[in-house]
Amino acid sequence: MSEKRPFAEAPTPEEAAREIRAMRTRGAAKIGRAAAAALGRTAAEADTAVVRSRLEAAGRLLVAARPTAVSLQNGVNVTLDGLHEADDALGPAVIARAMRYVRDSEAARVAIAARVAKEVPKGATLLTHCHSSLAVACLVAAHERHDGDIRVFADETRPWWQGHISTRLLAAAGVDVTLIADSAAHFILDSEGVDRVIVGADTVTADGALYNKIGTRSVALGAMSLDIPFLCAAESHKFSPYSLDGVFPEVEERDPREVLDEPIDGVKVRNPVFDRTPPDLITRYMTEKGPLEPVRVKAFIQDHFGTREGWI
Ligand code: RI2
Repeated sequence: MSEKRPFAEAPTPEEAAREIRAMRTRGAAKIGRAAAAALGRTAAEADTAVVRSRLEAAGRLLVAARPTAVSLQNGVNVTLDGLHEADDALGPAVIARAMRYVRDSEAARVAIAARVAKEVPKGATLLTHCHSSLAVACLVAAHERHDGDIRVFADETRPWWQGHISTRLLAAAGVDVTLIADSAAHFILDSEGVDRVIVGADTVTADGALYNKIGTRSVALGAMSLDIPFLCAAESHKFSPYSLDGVFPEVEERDPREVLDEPIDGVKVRNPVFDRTPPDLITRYMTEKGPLEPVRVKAFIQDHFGTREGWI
């Protein structure tokens, strides 16, 4: 990013929101960074007289783009921080916070991947669900740490087939990776002696629960029934301060045609795209600040997020 013209290449908030809604920009961490960058661009381009109203409108537009991943709301709120500065100081302050948000998110990915790699034993068999850029980074780091001596099974994750993205990236990194149907997950957990499940996160709430791509809960249930540790890799931007106030994520329900493109007479279709995995099915969250048990999540959120005055 150019230091002289920060975020000059970033999409505008309108473009970023459109890309996020259409899932051309997807992955919880990425949409949070995209929101921060779009606000950085607005702050850099808007005149002092209108910068506050432009940022406020852009923040609301971005938050509404997708409902479940809290990193989007955090990307907006950490960057705007209630727009508490005076007009002439607002633009530079927002640009600085947008830069910090993006930098912190990228640094967290590297730190968490290294931590998870240390937890994975040599020769391990691992299973992942959906495409989490962070889970893939963890698996590649474990592969590198053990000179290629790990195996990965990846669920295909209908209806968007995001498991294909994970397997393509893992294969390109030289990882021994096998794609499986979602419904094969329990069979593979059992028959292949899976040592750890590693998934990403869309939102972690104060009660220690995980909101992640649909099917995560079934995998976690399977892992618990077989005594397999279930790890969730999540940077601190994935934790929901709003849940401290009793506001929990809305589970996004998308177009039924994503499940069935040609309607069948008399058949209704549902397409919820996330689910909630309760805390007792999660062994540990892996954050850039260290491992975290679900019972400690509330204190972690209280500690990590400040007063949140004026947040959307
Ligand atoms: P990273 C994705 O949601 C998946 O649910 C994935 O587990 C989660 O974001 C986290 O991904 P979607 O945007 O932030 O594909 O680790 O619906 O990349």
